[in-house]
Amino acid sequence: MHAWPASEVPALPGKGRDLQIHDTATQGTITLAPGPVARIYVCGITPYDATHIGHAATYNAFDLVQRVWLDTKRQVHYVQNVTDVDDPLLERALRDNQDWTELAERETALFREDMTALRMLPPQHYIGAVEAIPGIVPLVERLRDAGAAYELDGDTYFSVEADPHFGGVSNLDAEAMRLLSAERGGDPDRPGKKNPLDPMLWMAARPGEPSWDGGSLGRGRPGWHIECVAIALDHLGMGFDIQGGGSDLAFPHHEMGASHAQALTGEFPMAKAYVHAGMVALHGEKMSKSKGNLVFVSALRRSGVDPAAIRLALLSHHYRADWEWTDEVLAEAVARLERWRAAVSRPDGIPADALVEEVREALANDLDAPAALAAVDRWVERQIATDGDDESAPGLVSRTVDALLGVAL
Ligand code: 5CA
Ligand code: ZN
Repeated sequence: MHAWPASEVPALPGKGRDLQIHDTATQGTITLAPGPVARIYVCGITPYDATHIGHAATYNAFDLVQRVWLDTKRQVHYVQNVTDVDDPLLERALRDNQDWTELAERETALFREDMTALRMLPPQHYIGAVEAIPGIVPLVERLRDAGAAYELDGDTYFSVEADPHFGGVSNLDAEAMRLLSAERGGDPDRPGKKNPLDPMLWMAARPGEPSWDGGSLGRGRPGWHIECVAIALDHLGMGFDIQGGGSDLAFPHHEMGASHAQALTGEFPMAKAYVHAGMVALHGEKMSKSKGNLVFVSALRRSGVDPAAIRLALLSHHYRADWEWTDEVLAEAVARLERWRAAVSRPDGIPADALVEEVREALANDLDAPAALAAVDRWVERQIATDGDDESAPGLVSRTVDALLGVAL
């Protein structure tokens, strides 16, 4: 699949800082020191509805990760998937009496437009579940042949007991895992499973549903977790730097994915850091496609909101916080954007070298975007109140805000 166009990232003077980031698996902050090429996998959308502010907030977090790495002069190898076949997509297509492939294509196209407008850096490999199927089948066969998977009425399940590290990503107790498994696409109550938590790797063809050649597995379609593992291992290999997504993916998705990969390769861990963004709510409840309490990025854009203001609204919350989208959040961002633009439109101003370092430090410290915004706010206030004569300052501030925060002033 093609991704979307990249906006240019200006180079900044001086030296970027290594990223310290909170890792869900070790429940602490770790300093990542990738080689010359940093590797990141971020779970992509299930394209049955348009990109909402919750999605955008999560992708914003991982965009910042890349900007911190690029600032250290590293290259970034970024992979993202599109879950272009799965139960919720097929259910929505059936409900609305439309072709599931057309639905997926249309919503993926809109996602690309939204990501471009928000200046999110594109992945180098943007891979759909359907196109990944030829790579998924042999992985499932290998797991089965190694005794890490078993058949149940034609479906193939992964055995969580095959991974000695199972449970180490999300750190939940058995009861919490069981509840979340039922809520998030699992089937803990299906009779005949070795462990209620075991997730499906390959689902045998169901009448009226699309299916593909699964070799010795029979016709069917892939489970959700193996999709991301196949794509990540194919394009990044084991031991990549960050596996990312929203906090609702820690269990079961990232837990199961890590187990699949560890059982397949015998290596540990799949990712050096498991990084999770908080959930954005609307009217007191998590914004979610299934509940329908959504604010779409595309609808905001259509109503004339500057994408840079949307981005500033996302940046005004720490990525790990759960927060609520309100009209005030957006109004504040619109006002901030106006102030910042007025400040950098002056021909000269007060020096900004210290500001570059403050923004760098804030982001390197577990992506503290609110602290970065506060630093720019302080420069802007002084710039408006003082008659400085540093001709390079406004340009340097614009480049810093662009390079590190993805906001075009
Ligand atoms: N296709 C799978 C991942 S492989 C999936 O979860 N798709 S999704 O469309 O449901 O979500 C895409 C990303 O947005 C995930 O990282 C998810 O955790 C995140 N996300 C979904 N809802 C919210 C929300 N309300 N706030 C923050 N992030 C969210
Ligand atoms: Zn995923």
